Amino acid sequence: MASNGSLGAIVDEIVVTETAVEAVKRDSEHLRGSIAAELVDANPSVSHDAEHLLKFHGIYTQDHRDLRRERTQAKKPLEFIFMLRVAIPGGRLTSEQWLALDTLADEVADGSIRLTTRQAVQFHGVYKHGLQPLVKSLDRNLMTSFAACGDVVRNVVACPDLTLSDPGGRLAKMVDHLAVAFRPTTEAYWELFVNGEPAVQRVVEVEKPYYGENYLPRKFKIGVAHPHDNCIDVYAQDVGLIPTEHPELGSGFIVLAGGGLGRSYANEDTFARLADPITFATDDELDEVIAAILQTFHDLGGRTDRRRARMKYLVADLGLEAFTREVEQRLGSPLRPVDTPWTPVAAADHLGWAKSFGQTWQIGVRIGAGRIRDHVGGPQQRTAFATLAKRFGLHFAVTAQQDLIVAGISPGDKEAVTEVLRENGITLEGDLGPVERNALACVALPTCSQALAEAERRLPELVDGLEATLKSVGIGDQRLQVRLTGCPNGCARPAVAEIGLVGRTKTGYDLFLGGGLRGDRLATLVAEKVKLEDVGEHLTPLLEQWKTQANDGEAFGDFLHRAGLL
Ligand code: SRM
Ligand code: SF4
Repeated sequence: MASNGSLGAIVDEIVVTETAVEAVKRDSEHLRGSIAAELVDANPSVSHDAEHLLKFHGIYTQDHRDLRRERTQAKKPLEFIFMLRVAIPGGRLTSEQWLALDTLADEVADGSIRLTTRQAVQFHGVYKHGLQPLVKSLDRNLMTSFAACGDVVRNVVACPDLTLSDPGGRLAKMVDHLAVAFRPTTEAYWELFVNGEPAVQRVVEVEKPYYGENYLPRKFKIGVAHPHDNCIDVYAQDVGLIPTEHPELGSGFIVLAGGGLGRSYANEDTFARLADPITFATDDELDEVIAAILQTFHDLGGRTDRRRARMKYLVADLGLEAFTREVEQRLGSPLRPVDTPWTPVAAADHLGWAKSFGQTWQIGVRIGAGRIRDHVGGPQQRTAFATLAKRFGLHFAVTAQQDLIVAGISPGDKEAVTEVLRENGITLEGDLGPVERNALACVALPTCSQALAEAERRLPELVDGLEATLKSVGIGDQRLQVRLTGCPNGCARPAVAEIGLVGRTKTGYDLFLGGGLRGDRLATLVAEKVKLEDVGEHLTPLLEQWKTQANDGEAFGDFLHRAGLL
């Protein structure tokens, strides 16, 4: 861009310069770029441009951070590995799909299956040459990593009760529909990873209007909550949907927009934001409403600073009303107001036995930061779930709490299923500690490039410490919700937790308090750079007040607010 050289013009120029990623997307021929050549060259990693494009195909370029120092000192290249995320709408998987994932964990990954906070599955430690075979196997088993990441609509999350209680019903179908309806149309994924041949459509390929050549400014998340269970944290979504009945119009959804929890220490003007209700849409109207929201984000969202490009900033900067007008303009009609507001409800943990569909049962199993593996000298989680899949032909659902539900169990098999879990050392619901059952942690080290501190690997220690603190205060059976992340991106949603710990330095975490199981309140920062081993000490005075002053059944986060302690 030409500049007239004045300070104002230079500043304008800097401010309006789009990020390099925008050009990479636009020039990529619908997400192809140089990926084809780079997948098969001798380099263990890929170029910066290909790195950005690979995300749209569900693939992250990483390096094993535990080995960084040793390798650098030895003047060796870093240990380049890839993470591949499988998008699983509503987290539902058949036994066959589960067994395929289980096989892939050994064949191309580090032996683990990682369940995510958005009901997806990740493979870690994949080498470049393993990516194509991995995707081909997913494709054979009707799974995809396409659009699991990148500046597009990602995996659609949904409360498992919506889909498991009626697998062929309206809401299960709607979740599957939404997952496909907003996927980009480009054939690049199949061409690059599945067929290996340029797709015929390539020359005439036209993307959906809200993607165009440059796709969205940033990622976009859709979640469907159960009206009686906010386990997916509906207020944290770009678009949150709550199924409801309209007195005259029948079945539909309250549509929320503008949620998001990530922040950045590098940009002070970043913040967590809860989504706001903007309309009620019937089932038939929903696609068009979401498309209009996407088009608004595509047209008006920030493309000059990726740290401040999520749709929540557009909603916050324009104001909800002006944002709504923009959506209406693109929809071509006014948005219907929400007549019957939703009363937020607490998240269920989906653990233990519950009735499933028909005569069948389901059991929710606590995984622990989502990492499923056969632990040396510990629980044999992969063996347990693979055995269940083979022996009973069940199906599975990943929860937004990084846990796994085994569903479709006939009443006569309940005991045998329990036995398989027990004999493989899996802790059953009744034996879980009061902090353990609701604790989340993001992946962080050693794979996440953004991690400033540990998370998943230090969760057990944090949980044990907090359970010991509860005991020492004399309330050892009270439940607490704790979420731990290695940086303020907030992948385990600490911004809405009763106790959120957010990595800031190698060993220091910012302590947030006062969110809760309804997910309808942002937690407040109460202390900075706290060591994990000191969290109990910070909390003890507050827990003591909770013990003596709380109302009957009042949760810790609610108490802190009511008592004015934050
Ligand atoms: Fe996340 C980036 C892991 C859910 C906000 N997230 C990352 C990356 C890809 C790091 C990177 O950019 O290189 C992490 C990969 C680490 C690794 O080694 O696996 C990562 N995010 C995860 C997962 C696996 C956490 C987990 O332990 O389960 C979750 C995968 C979800 C999925 O299946 O799609 C995960 N991430 C979330 C959530 C929670 C949610 O959506 O319910 C959030 C907060 C909600 C939100 O989006 O605001 C979240 N992740 C982020 C952000 C902040 C984005 C922002 O601008 O606000 C980043 C950074 C980015 O995108 O540049 C990020
Ligand atoms: Fe990585 Fe930060 Fe997300 Fe944790 S919160 S997985 S450290 S990006």
